[in-house]
Amino acid sequence: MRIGVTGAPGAGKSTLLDALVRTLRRRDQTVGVIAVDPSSQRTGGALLGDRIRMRSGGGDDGVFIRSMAARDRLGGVAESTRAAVTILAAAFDHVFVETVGVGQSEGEVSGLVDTLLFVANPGSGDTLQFMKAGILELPDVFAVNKADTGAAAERTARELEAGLRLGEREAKSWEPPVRLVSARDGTGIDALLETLDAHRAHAIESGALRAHREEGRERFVLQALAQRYGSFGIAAVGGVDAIRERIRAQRDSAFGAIARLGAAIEGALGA
Ligand SMILES: Nc1nc2c(ncn2[C@@H]2O[C@H](COP(=O)(O)OP(=O)(O)OP(=O)(O)O)[C@@H](O)[C@H]2O)c(=O)[nH]1
Ligand SMILES: [Mg+2]
Repeated sequence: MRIGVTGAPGAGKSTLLDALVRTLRRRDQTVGVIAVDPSSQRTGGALLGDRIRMRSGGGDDGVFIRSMAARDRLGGVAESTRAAVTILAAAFDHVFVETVGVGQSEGEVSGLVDTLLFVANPGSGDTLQFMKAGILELPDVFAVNKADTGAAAERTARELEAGLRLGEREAKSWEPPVRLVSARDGTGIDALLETLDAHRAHAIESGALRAHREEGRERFVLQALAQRYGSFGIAAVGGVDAIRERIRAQRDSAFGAIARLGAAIEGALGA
């Protein structure tokens, strides 16, 4: 499964990933991790990799971890990130993408993954702030980390639950659960993995996964084409709606569709 892990800097995303990876490795499942634009060198993908390598005693072929800068993006997760996710998904049982997000990058990573997990920092804000930041809209699962801090984590979980009830999320059959975890102590990790599994099962059964992947593919192809050829290039083959039609017309990969439609645009431009 492909899981995006987002949340404010310092919420404990890397520590939580470390705990998730170790639990999955104990179950003999393989894991790939991509950390997009780690907000700090200290806690970035490199260190996460070191931590896991240290614990697993070196060469564990069942884990692959890579940090990636997404600075070349233009309104979307870098193509290299999508390529990495695609490749890792073919090779590993689970792929995680860690990205800092408090309302913006969620949208970008959401199109790349099947399940979006938001890691909340206890005391990081009241319901109103969560709602203002727009973070309640996209995630499928919420984990309030640092449950070892006690009351603060419990309060944050209650606020999130209240906010989710109030929020005007698109009517969906899946209601995002809020789980308390301590990445540091390893509590709640099994339950969180079960919840992630449950979301995926629900998404497959309801058809939401298929629709979500298709939307992610279309958005990605459109962004890549706009980045390469500009609005002039898009207009040359009939505009956005016409391109969307042509993306849907074939079931090729996102990269295949970019090549196919890029050639069409170049043809239309007489390049
Ligand atoms: N008490 C407590 N501290 C935690 C827990 N998880 C993480 N931390 C601490 O929180 C700090 C940030 O953890 P990271 O895992 O680096 O957070 P991050 O979200 O990956 O941060 P960035 O990648 O910089 O955005 C570190 O000092 C961790 O030790 C937890 O469950 N309990
Ligand atoms: Mg991190």
